[in-house]
Amino acid sequence: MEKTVVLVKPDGVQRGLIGAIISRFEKKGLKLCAIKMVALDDAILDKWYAHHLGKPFFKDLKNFMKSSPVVAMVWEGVECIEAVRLIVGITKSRGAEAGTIRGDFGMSQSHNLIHASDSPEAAKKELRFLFKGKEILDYEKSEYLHVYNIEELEK
Ligand code: FUP
Repeated sequence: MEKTVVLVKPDGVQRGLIGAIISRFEKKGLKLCAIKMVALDDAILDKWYAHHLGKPFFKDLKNFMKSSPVVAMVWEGVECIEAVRLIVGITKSRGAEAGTIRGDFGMSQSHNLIHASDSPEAAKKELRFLFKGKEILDYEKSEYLHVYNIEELEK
């Protein structure tokens, strides 16, 4: 099974959408392996958004991400990096497909409610940035027996 890192961004926290966002992933059949509230700082944001360093929106992006705590989570499932990105929707919320989190709840390109790892490499990196090994909990999810078929369960 694959793991991915999700953040409910400051706008999601401020707008009271933490529960609604978590609910989407729970209903999808994904397993929550870690969750905590964190205040991101420059040190972590410089690493997190290293691929955007020097872009015109970089400073505003960092200020936004520091404007209140975020909810950081690790979700698990078969090919869940892609599955979660499909639920999140495209970056510019007002153009995001209805049914996605950004499509249903947002209008902005920058205040777009949620972050989700976009590749296995990013997921590993982001997991290391925010979580200690013992914070990622390993447990049986009985629901998996109904969510997946036998072959999928072995992935
Ligand atoms: P996404 O993968 O959809 O979260 O988006 P990116 O990794 O490309 O960008 C990270 C964040 O930078 C976005 F969520 C919002 C912000 N951003 C802007 O504010 N303006 C842009 O033109 C592009 C990204």
